[in-house]
Amino acid sequence: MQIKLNAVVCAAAVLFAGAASAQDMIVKIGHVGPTSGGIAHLGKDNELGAKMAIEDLNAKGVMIGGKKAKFELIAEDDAGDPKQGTAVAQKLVDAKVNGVIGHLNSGTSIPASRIYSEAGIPQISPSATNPKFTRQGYKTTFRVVADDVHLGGTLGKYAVTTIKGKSIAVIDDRTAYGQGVADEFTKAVKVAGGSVAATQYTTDKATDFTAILTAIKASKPDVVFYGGMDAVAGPMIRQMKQLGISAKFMGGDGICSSELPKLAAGAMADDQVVCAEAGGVEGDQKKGMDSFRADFKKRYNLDVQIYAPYVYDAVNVMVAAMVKAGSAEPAKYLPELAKTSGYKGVTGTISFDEKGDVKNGALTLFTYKGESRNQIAVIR
Ligand code: ABU
Repeated sequence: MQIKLNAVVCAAAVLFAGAASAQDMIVKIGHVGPTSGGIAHLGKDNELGAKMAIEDLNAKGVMIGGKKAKFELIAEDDAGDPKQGTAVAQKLVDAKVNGVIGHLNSGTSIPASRIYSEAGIPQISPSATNPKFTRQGYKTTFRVVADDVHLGGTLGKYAVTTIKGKSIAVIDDRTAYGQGVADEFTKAVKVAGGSVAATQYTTDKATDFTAILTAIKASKPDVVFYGGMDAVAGPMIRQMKQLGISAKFMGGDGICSSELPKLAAGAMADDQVVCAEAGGVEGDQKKGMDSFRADFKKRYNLDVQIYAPYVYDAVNVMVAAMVKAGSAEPAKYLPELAKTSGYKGVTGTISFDEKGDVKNGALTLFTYKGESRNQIAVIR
């Protein structure tokens, strides 16, 4: 009997230790990314960035309005699909989350932003780069990365002035991101005095590019730009090699992952690929990013793909606004979030402009040697 009683007391103590006390408050942070489908590795990378932030905040102990906050992550999968994106956005609104980090894709972040705006729930995307995302007039919409005007514009100029591309081919996957970044690339090529010799289209689910690559081959391209994600870019690079196209391969942040060499299955030549991440750090700030990457690897036994550090910062920027406001209620902390200025994160200094875009956003050009992604330059 005594043994049974002790067991009950122990179980109650464990339950009490794991639960929030009466003085604590629960803060629910929603996260959305494609954790299934072709770019699940990128969705999981983002989700782990959110998990890591929440683990660190709970370990540190954060006070909001005199109460100890216990942060809970509510992670949803939108599969990169606009319809599923709005469905899970509504699910998070119904779950009364205090804020949302996501979505990963522009094609899901843009339609979901209307749902969060109507519910008054702040949303920070760590990776959606289509300019429209923050240009809809919603007060609840923020992002911590540069946009496709900056990405496509810089890459287009680089293709003409640095790579000296004479015959440039452009392919995009017709998504909000792929089409947007390819259009900005094309505009910048023209401004820099170059021209686009061939244009082709695919989808974010395609696997066979023989027809479009054969059409492009006729223009003898020295640069092929792809607007889309790494899951399609990898096999495309492989099929370029099979068809004897040895052009430089360029793309935006969507292809600029740690996974790209594996997805290309050894078909990528050293320095063949030039891509850009929509953020970047230099000088003293590099230490913070390097230590984040090492810590991430240690905790989850995975390399950062692209945007986990940006997700980490997005969660922390949101929580910093709650602390300043003394409240996790969306209507109360939203004005503080909009005023975010000089926040020192692992991805650099974050301040929002009047649209909710990061001010003075950087981008980083990368190339690959073997399986290693090497920085070329940070550009503002
Ligand atoms: N920025 C690349 C991946 C996400 C997106 O904008 O769709």
